[in-house]
Amino acid sequence: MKRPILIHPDPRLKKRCDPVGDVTPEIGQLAEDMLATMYDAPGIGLAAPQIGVMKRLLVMDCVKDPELPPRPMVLVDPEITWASEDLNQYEEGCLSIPDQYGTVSRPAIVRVAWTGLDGLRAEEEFSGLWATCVQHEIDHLNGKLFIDYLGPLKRQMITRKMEKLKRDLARRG
Ligand code: K1U
Ligand code: ZN
Repeated sequence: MKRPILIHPDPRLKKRCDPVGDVTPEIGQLAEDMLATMYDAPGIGLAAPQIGVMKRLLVMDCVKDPELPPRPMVLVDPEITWASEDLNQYEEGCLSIPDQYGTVSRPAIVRVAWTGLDGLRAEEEFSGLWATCVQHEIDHLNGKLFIDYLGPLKRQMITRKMEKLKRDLARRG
């Protein structure tokens, strides 16, 4: 089932999320809903707080080439265990900040440990768009948005646009 995505500014997008702990069937259903929501948007990632669920859970699939098979990933309680000194710049977007973009510098390669839907702990190294995306999503779990990396003027301009968008959407019903 597709879920509505929260739009910035929203206090839930600024809060640190709680650990999931045990992977229950409800967490499996939540992950399925998040993947459906992400693919429909469309997006390459989604974190639970973006649908108002304050738990440390994210989904992503950075396979953009339609010729290649999809690779949906579900990461429960993810942790960055190592980050490269080398940085990579990417013009990021966010499903909670529609149609706004900004260049963010992040470690080019990260190792991430997480719990899978099978309840087992896993660890993998991510690079390229996968590394950018997993860091963007883990930031969501810590109440941080990509606009927090931008200068105050650009951040304020984007926030004002989003406030107007939310007013317009509320008026249209
Ligand atoms: O967390 C989110 O808001 C999802 C976001 C993830 C992300 C994008 C860019 C850099 C880092 C993280 C998105 O998916 S925005 C949409 C997007 O990037 C996209 C949409 C369709 C095709 C390809 C990309
Ligand atoms: Zn985002």
